[in-house]
Amino acid sequence: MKEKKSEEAVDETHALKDPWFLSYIPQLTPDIVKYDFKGDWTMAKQTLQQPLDYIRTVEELWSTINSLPKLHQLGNGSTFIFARNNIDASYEAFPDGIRVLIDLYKAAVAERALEVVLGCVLGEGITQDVCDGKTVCDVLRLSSRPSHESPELLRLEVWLSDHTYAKAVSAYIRKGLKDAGLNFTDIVMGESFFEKEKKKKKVGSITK
Ligand code: MGP
Repeated sequence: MKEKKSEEAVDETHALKDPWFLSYIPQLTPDIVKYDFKGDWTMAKQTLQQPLDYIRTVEELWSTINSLPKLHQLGNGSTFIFARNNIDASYEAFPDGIRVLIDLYKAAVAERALEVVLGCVLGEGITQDVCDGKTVCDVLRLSSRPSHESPELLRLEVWLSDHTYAKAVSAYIRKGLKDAGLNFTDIVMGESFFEKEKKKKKVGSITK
């Protein structure tokens, strides 16, 4: 009888469409890359990035989220990276890509927003509803960016492999955050290309 129960428990897990690999970088700032690694991002990444584990089911996702430390209490630049199929989370691996940036100014808002964004990215609502079934959102990064004025600031980034979906993905996330009851006084969204020249043409900043 006991055995049957545990079999049922296994059946109750819900597989994600793809496995996502979670990594952690204790501290990543432009100065650290510039001075400690002489501007060599690959070296910085190899040295600092700590592989954690694959997340394969919805249940693993939420238990992982619940066990993560409160990021705003960790050092500036602490970063968690979720990568679909362990894809390389480097700008260079996204030549046609773009980032959707979500700056979260309050820890409580960030917690809820992270749930919403993880839900619609790893749960593939975005893939189905606005990306024609294509898996376009391949990396999600969460990093602490505290400053004197904004001590709890966290940045959530969704990396898209195809920049043509940026507007649709932004709008979807924005609606998801609103539907979750979050108000945009503590959230600022924008989009940014990976390449430096393109980055200057930062598009579609959505402010409070
Ligand atoms: P960051 O934490 O992403 O900082 O990376 P920041 O200031 O938000 O940079 P931005 O490009 O996101 O606006 C810290 C620094 O590491 C950056 O300033 C880059 O110099 C470098 N860096 C980070 N990543 C993820 C990459 C990358 O994928 N490729 C290269 N070449 N450099 C990177």
